[in-house]
Amino acid sequence: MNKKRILSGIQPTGIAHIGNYVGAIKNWVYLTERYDCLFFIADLHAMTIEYEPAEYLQGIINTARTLIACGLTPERCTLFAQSHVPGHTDLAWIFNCLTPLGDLERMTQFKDKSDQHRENINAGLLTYPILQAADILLYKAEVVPVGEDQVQHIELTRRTARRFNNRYGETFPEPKWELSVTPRILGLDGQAKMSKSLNNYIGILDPPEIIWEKLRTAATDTQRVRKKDPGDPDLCNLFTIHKAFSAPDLLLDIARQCKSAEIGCIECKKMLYENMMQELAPIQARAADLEKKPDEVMAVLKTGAGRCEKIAVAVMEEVRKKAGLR
Ligand code: AQP
Repeated sequence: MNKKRILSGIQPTGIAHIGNYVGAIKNWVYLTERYDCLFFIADLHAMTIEYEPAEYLQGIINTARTLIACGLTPERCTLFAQSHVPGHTDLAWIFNCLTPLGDLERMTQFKDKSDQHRENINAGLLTYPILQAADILLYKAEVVPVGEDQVQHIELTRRTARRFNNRYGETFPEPKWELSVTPRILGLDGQAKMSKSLNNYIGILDPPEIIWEKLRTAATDTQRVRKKDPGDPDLCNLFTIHKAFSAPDLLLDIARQCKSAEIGCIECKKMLYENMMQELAPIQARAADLEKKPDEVMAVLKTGAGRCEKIAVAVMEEVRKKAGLR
């Protein structure tokens, strides 16, 4: 039986962080066992914010080696760069012509990013979710594993599939989003989403001493004022991160001890640090090894794009025929 196809992506802006890892990447690795998995580096999406062209390719390679080191190896999935498959932008144009402007203006990410980048509110920032719909539907992916911040965009993708099908005939499935167990990680300030551009993150490849320093000073349950005050793990961003790295019985213990003030935040953070490093240390070692082999990393992306191109060409042929272009 053919496996269902899933697709998801990550932007090559900076080094991927713990929010990306527990909100998306870790789940992607797990899903490779059940699905035909396509994962891509969203190098076209990331052009919507200011970037340095001379460093961009290195950022793409760094993101790819991080994903491979996390377990997204070519044996398990197809990894590629968005700009290597021209079908993404071809299909995006057709979807542009089907999407009401009001739908795009309502997107939370557009509003947030327009606030963050007031000096560069370009059209790509607005049409970003259309390109995302094209990324997904170009491969007729049925499931899209993402963090909570992306659900609104996947809803737009579903509407786009419906609009295309109504206008031109049944073509695309309406993909479903799939959240990980930790779909929303806040930054170290405990306020905004953990995000590369807000610089409130722990990087997957940060050295251990930096990770500890960031954890040690990270905001916890803000209601807890002194060590002897009971905490509330349900309000604590660090407990959410614990859920991704620590075993269920330890989590139960920590929650109980936190509520009864048997342990303070620093003990909780130490346990988190140890469990986090147990998982991240082998990833960091593999990433360091791949850093010496950029050609190998590029070869993985090229092979991935080769496979995707075949799927994309067939779907675009079908789309052009249905839209009256052929
Ligand atoms: N804080 C988060 N918690 C849970 N999941 C998250 N994701 C991102 N941040 C969190 C998920 O990671 C996947 C890839 O993210 P991305 O790099 O494409 O998107 P992003 O949301 O733009 O990431 P950043 O760090 O916030 O980048 P900047 O600062 O450049 O905008 C997605 O599945 C996303 O849901």
